[in-house]
Amino acid sequence: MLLVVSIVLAACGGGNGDENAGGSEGQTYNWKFVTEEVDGQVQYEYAEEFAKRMKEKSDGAVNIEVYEFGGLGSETDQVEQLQNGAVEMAVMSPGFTGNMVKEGQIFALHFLFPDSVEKTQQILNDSEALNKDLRGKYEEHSISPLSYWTEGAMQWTSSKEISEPADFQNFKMRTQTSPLILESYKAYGADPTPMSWSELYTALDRGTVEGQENPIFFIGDASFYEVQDYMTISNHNNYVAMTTVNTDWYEGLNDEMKTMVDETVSEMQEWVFEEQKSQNEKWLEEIKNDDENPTEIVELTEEQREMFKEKAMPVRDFYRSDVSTVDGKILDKLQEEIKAAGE
Ligand code: 6CS
Repeated sequence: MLLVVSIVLAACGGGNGDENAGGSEGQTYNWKFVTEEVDGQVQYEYAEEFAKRMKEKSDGAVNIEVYEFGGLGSETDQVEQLQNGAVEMAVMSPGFTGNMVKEGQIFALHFLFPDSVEKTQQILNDSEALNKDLRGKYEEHSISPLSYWTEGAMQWTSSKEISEPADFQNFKMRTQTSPLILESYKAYGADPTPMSWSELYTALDRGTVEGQENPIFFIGDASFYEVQDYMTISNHNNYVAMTTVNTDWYEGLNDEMKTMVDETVSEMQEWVFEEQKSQNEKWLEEIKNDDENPTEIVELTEEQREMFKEKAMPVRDFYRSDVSTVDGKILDKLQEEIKAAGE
């Protein structure tokens, strides 16, 4: 698969993507931007909007080709393509980098960020722990996260009702590949299996796995709810995506291009917040009103949420002692920042 992908990328241009390099007038730039989602979904729409803005600002000099998920392999193949410079830009989920960037698994911790998605986004924008310290950890692997943004609060879907931790006992839960995500579900007693989302619909349909977590728009657009009976509004975590670039490529951009990329990344934070919000709201209504594929929506009581929180807390200690390579310092700093933001 990787060989095929390399050949396809080489045919699409390869190299550093710049033509007439040397900084003269008339220079054009051809970059590749890969996402983990398909046309219409938040990451893909983000990349399309990003490409449109860059083209406009550069008077047509910057051409960004946006790739849907699937065309260039799995989520982990895409991580490698960004690292080796086969693609310049990627929307990447930390949930697929945990075997490499251990600290990035901070996003796997449940009930860490505020319940409010707005406040969570504010912390993702402002946090030094994430935008400086965690970014440094990714840069050791040639990945520069230029921004972090939420795709919405995550919910559980399942083939049987989940409203308290005991319901997770031996439950076959699909997760992304970062080991700490698996730990978070083992803490509830579940039996987690990592898997690409490209295999998930079939796995849920056949009962290979019994449930999964995702923001509502993704549960809807990927049709997972059609092969599940319940959706628990758990808000146990936020789905965080990162806008990433190949570090050497980014550092090698001329000042004008670097500023244009940085400004566009920054503008896109508000845009993508509104995009995820409207997609999540729209899909909640569609799932509720789909009589052909009925889904029972389970709202957790505060007591039930507390039961999950209690089980989730020791995973933070595990992160500090067994996962972090800096004794949990990034987590400590992030928790201070969350507290200082009034949470
Ligand atoms: O569950 C997943 O793996 C996928 N979920 C989202 C919201 N985006 C892409 C990711 O691969």
